[in-house]
Amino acid sequence: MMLTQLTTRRTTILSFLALILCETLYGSEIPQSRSSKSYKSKEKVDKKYYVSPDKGNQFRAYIYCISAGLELATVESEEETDMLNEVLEKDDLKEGWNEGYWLSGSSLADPETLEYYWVSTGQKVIYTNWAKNQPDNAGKKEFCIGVGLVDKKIAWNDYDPETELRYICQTRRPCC
Ligand SMILES: [Ca+2]
Repeated sequence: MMLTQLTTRRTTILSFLALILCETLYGSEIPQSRSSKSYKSKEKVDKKYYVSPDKGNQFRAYIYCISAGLELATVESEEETDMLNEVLEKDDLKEGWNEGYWLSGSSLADPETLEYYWVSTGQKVIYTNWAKNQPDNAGKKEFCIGVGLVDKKIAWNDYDPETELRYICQTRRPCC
């Protein structure tokens, strides 16, 4: 219970910091972009995905993307899953949850119901791409969405937000 309260408080503080950083750092270059990959959809999806060169927990992932003028990624359709798959294939994606990547999905706003939201956009998670038997909230501490390779297909897993993963950033939506 204490851990949940602490994590929720950390999320709130991070959101506040993110808001400040957004305004301060918008438009800056992605750090260490030499190692990043991007892909732009040819048709429906008007966004680019970028892969981080480093690993970190989900809080670190938010800060990394925001400091680059981006936001932690959302995946809201089959088309976006296909787009992300192409990006990750170029990034030498490997099998196994430890080789996964952070997205911005989280149920920490209401951990009792495990209702997921895309924290980067505030939108409820409607489209899903969970792997078989996921989300399982293993250890009752897995509240956040990451993506990895399972049986040669990318799919989602719920992770402990403290897990060290690489992360996917995306271009920000136009403001206002
Ligand atoms: Ca899980």
